[in-house]
Amino acid sequence: MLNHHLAAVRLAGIALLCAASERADAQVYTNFNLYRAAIGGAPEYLHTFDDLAPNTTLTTQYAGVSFGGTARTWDAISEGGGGTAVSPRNVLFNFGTAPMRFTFNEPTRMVAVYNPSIFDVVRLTIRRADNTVIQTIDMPTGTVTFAGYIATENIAAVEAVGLAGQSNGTIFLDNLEFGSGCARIALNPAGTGTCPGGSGSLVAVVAGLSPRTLRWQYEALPVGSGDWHDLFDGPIPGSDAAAANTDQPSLAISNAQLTQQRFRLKVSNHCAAQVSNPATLRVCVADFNCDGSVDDADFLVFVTAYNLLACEDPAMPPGCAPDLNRDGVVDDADFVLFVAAYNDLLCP
Ligand SMILES: [Ca+2]
Ligand SMILES: [Ca+2]
Ligand SMILES: [Ca+2]
Repeated sequence: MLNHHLAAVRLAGIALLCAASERADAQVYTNFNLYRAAIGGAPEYLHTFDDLAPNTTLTTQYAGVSFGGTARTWDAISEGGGGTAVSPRNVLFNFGTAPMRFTFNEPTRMVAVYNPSIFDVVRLTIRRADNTVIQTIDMPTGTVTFAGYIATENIAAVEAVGLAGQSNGTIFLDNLEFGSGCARIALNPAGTGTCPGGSGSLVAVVAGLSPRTLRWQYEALPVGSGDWHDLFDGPIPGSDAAAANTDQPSLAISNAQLTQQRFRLKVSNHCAAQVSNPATLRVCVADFNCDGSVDDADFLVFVTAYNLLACEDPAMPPGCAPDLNRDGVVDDADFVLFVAAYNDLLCP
């Protein structure tokens, strides 16, 4: 009976998707990992309820959500009744058979929760601001079960109640998570270093509902100009370097030349656009052999180039890296710059 009922819910969900094929993102998930993949990473809010004393009536103790006194914390391990807490040790517990009601303070497009009860089928009702129903989801019992929902409109409230005949009324929930689904930078890229003509990558982590648009940007010189431009695969304007994966979280730069240049990632989707903090790609200009330090091995490369003098000489290393001041010849002016880098030894 239970399985039959759940199958009916799934069929209803599929019919809903077909009816609204242009907005086919709305979906119920029963697998946590698939849900997290669909929302594009971690949500803005995740509450485990483990930080308050058991039997605390909940109103507005947790960011982003109000409970209005319809739920309390419950120690599922010491006091029992909650089956297996997903995150020790408190779970949410209702009062008698009254529904829990969560209302969200900010635009919310996705919500998820676990049913840790071994007794109760829990019905979630997802509502609009005018209290009409967007979706109902029945969470089975018998083991710890998960339900996640992605909406194509704002979710104002979620109610949770034990399903008549398949629950003794009191219900438990754990790990309520929700968020706007707006595109955002979840982790800023860190700067990195390379050598003349070398490669480097800058990596950011983005979150938010698909479809998302990613675009790396480069800062026109000088560093700190604040003059940002979209970057596309191919040559980076203003240098001999090349970029790849310019619409991916991990930007790859090859044939790096400039002493330093800043890059940042822009991510956008249906409701927001955000740029990361700038990350700097530094080139250790005198590390000719790309081993991370400027030492005697690089000095030998420099001396050989100094004796050849002209960058046009076919015997010069590709890119004529020892021409540190980029004037076409390797001479005393470059030697002064090399000595300074040699004295620093370690690349910046
Ligand atoms: Ca918990
Ligand atoms: Ca070196
Ligand atoms: Ca020179």
